[in-house]
Amino acid sequence: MSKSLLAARSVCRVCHGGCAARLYMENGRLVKVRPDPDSPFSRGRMCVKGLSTPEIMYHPDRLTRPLKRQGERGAGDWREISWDQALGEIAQRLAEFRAASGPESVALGQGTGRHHYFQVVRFANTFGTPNWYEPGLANCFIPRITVSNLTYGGFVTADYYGPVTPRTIIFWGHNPLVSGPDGELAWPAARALKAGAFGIAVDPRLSETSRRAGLWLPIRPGTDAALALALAHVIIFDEIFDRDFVRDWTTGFDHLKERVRECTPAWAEEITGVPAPLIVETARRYALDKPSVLEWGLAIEQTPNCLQTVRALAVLRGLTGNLDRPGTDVFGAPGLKPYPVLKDKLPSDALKKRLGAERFKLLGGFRAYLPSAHIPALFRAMREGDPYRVRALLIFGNNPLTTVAGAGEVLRSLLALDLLVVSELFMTPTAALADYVLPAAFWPEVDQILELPLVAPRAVYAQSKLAQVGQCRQNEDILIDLARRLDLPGCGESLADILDQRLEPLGVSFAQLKERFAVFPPHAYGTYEQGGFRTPSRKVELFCKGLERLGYDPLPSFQEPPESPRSRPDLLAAYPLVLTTGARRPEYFHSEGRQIRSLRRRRPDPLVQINPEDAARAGVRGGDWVRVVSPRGAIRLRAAVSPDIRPGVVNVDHGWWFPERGGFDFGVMESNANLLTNPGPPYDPAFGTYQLRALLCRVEKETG
Ligand SMILES: Nc1nc2c(c(=O)[nH]1)N[C@H]1C(S)=C(S)[C@@H](COP(=O)(O)OP(=O)(O)OC[C@H]3O[C@@H](n4cnc5c(=O)[nH]c(N)nc54)[C@H](O)[C@@H]3O)O[C@H]1N2
Ligand SMILES: Nc1nc2c(c(=O)[nH]1)N[C@H]1C(S)=C(S)[C@@H](COP(=O)(O)OP(=O)(O)OC[C@H]3O[C@@H](n4cnc5c(=O)[nH]c(N)nc54)[C@H](O)[C@@H]3O)O[C@H]1N2
Ligand code: SF4
Ligand SMILES: [Mo]
Repeated sequence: MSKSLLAARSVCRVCHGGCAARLYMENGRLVKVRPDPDSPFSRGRMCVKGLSTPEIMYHPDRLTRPLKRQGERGAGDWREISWDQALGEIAQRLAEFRAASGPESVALGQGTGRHHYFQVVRFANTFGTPNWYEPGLANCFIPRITVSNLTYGGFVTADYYGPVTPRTIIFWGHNPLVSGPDGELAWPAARALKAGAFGIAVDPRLSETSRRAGLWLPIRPGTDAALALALAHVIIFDEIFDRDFVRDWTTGFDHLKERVRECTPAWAEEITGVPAPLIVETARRYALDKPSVLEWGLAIEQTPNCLQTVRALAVLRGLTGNLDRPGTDVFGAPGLKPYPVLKDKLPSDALKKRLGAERFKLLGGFRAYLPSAHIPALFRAMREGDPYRVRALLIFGNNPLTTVAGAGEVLRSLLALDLLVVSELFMTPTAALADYVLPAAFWPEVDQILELPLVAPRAVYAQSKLAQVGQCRQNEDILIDLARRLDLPGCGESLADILDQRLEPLGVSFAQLKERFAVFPPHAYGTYEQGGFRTPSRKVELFCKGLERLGYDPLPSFQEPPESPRSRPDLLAAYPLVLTTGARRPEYFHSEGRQIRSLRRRRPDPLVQINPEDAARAGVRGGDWVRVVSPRGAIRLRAAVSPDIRPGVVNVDHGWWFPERGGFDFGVMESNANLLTNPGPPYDPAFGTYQLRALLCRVEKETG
């Protein structure tokens, strides 16, 4: 390969994205991707997923033309059709559903944080349907954003980029060395540890990040709120809180003090299994060895106590003043204009029809960050017509058969639809059930803006379309084309217009941003000192009036997970182990990557991680194929026996299907973690969170 190849600059987005990359092109074809050493964020680092971009992009299984189903649903009998025919027919059917059953009978679905996110919301609003979903609204990230907004008036992320390196970092249910970018990037967290920050990991597994920490708190899954309340107890009753900050910049200290009075380290040890001396040491380091960062992760958002768990962590920043100062958790710079989702185009009577919104006010109500439908309620409406029938679903970048709790229910829901349209890179088990499959563009094939850190921008990057595979189109363009065919409000605006609008505050056009590649808005600390925090009280709300008004507990609290050794002793004989699922793996992004040879070679099989004590009891040895059984289903995986997981807990990989198997379902019901998880109640009362972690199971050796 000659050095004279063109190297274009872009930002990798195999995952949520953010590592700056140089793309080497030859005759219009991407031939290799390498890290860009000039980025101040990723500084010349990329992971194996990002480096495999050309292999993903030109994989022989990439979808390249629109497909229309011929035979039975799922029979794999497709005909290639033109874009014009596909979008023309889809638009016509959508108009028919809207006329016959109301716009709410059409739903939109999307996966985690992709570039097209807000265009999906915009389409739903202008079509008039309140029913769209994304897995993160109840179970991932959006609860953290919402709670940050309620508690501090803005979203915070770790300050790895300023003049001061944090001295203490708590990684709580978060493994950024593998899962970044998710809030932050992986690399700066690793750099901070290397530079001497003291890491504390709250995790039932000795994860890649825990391994580099100075303290490991091997918590029982689902008990995080109890641990956080005990930290608050130590910080308050040992009087190591930040007196000046608490006095001047918080409200509700006395209420919180009363709430945590009984939440002693001994109380929390009993519940969480974390030794009391470790709890005290964690509290002291976080409060005294400042500046400190609290890196909170997904694991705190996967139980029906989601809101209060996230809140229990959130108040710790306020008590210790670890907010908006160099080396703490900080607000992003005021960045771009929000994506114009045209919220006002959604008629007010449609709001009342949003599935689940009335119950889960922070998911679907007017105080919600991004009001959406409740996934279990929406899928039930598809299969049972209750309270009305959802007839059509348009999916953009989501594989719900693998990633939504209750794969059996998801399958029955999708089969009950009158119309399923899936925009995808590959034929997935979900796409295989569709009536139309649309070939989507991969990241080097799109024009987009990426802000970093996500949601709290200090850098704004351009992602440029550099190549195209087959007839693949970027999802935003597909949605705009469909909107035009339906003559929806605002459909005259092109993606280029929208990107230019968003960039106005920075004074650049998208074309100029592409030229410059990145803009770094200046960052300011201590913004609250002028005019306060952007909450109603202008202070950090330890006691949250906004929650009280909505009928939720204004103070954080602990609740035992509904299916645990303590809450369901009756289940223990049959299901003696605590189940957690989905800890991220370096090779895969959720259900993606299983057909990519360089990645699959590194991790060929779905694994269940189990402690040697528990394995011995089940007669299981490392490498054995085993069955993991929960009260809802059973799957097969390979056992990874290791002391790096707390005894009594097993971790099951999520997202597994087997592209190589073909057939109509690609073996999606064989090793799918979401046959074990629980889409049913109880749900978090504010977000409607369902249970992906902190459940019960058993492990048995496979026979025959
Ligand atoms: N048991 C269990 N389940 C979980 C989790 C867990 O921890 N445990 N985690 C949950 C979480 S936090 C999340 S966010 C969800 C994620 O759930 P999903 O977002 O459904 O996960 P992906 O497998 O990434 O599915 C995305 C699909 O979009 C396709 N795709 C990728 N890029 C593009 C694009 O640009 N355009 C289009 N049209 N398609 C694209 C991919 O090929 C893939 O099939 O999973 C959830 N499910
Ligand atoms: N490589 C890769 N990167 C990813 C993704 C991916 O699929 N692959 N997905 C992206 C997405 S959408 C998300 S949401 C993020 C998630 O990324 P993270 O927030 O880092 O979450 P996980 O890796 O799922 O889990 C973090 C840790 O929580 C631990 N854990 C499990 N149960 C509990 C519990 O009850 N309490 C506590 N305290 N810890 C627990 C797990 O052992 C794991 O080490 O990753 C993003 N990045
Ligand atoms: S961490 Fe994400 S953005 Fe960075 S190289 Fe890997 S896949 Fe790409
Ligand atoms: Mo997520």
